[in-house]
Amino acid sequence: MTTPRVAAIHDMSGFGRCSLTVAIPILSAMGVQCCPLPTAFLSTHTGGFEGFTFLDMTDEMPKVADHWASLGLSFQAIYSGFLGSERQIGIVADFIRRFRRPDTVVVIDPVMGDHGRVYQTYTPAMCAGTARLAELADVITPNLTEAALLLDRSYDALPEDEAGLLEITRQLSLGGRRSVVLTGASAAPDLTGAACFDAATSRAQMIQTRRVPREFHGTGDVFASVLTGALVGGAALPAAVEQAVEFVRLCGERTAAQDLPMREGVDFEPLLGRLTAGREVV
Ligand code: PXL
Repeated sequence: MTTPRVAAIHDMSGFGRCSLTVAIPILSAMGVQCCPLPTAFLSTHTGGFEGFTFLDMTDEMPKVADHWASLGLSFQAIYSGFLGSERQIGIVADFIRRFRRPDTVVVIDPVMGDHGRVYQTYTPAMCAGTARLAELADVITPNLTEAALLLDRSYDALPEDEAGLLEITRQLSLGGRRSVVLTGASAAPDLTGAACFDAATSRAQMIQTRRVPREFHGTGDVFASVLTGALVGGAALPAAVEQAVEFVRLCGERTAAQDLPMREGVDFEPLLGRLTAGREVV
């Protein structure tokens, strides 16, 4: 079997475990070739650090796409996340139109904010553009903050009960055309995980695990990376969500036990073997 290939369109933040520093190792551990198309290079992510550097890669991105097209590359998944400029929205949309094949799964993490707040570098125009870009997705993975922005609703007024969370996934599905995985959705105080709508079956369901009672940075990226790896490996959406939910819980438990600072992300590296288990080839 040939190794599946994913184009990963995210920033590279040198410190803080998010985006490409999470996506590359996770996809590799899952037996997927990850081809990074960096949107920006930062010294750290923007959540909890001051004075970070930010090198915008917008001008480089179309050149990378042209070169990849000249090589005839194709991808089993196109997976995008944190973008570095408003112009990148059109560039990523063009990339998707150009490289999408009938068997390509397009996973768009509409990264814009968390805990009810928009990230420092995301302008209102970028948020509006992210919503337009996400219309091209087969699967979106918003957290509750991003779901509120996509639906143009107040974060504080979002429902917290199971029926309400499942209804949000339906509202975000564009009439059932795209799958929605709402992260950080909790059906009970001691549980957390995702609410998901599967466009293949039109079924909405909660997928839950034990809550680790702490907040972590970068778990959305860990989650969406495992989900993407599982989907290109052929898993149905609910099974892929379950794998992502369980892996994030393991990461959270390890990180909480060490009491690491939130801004350093989750201590996922020692757990990568869990993603590889059962996939070893000789
Ligand atoms: O985890 C999302 C993310 C990705 N990339 C950068 C970020 C954030 C969230 O703060 O700052 C640079």
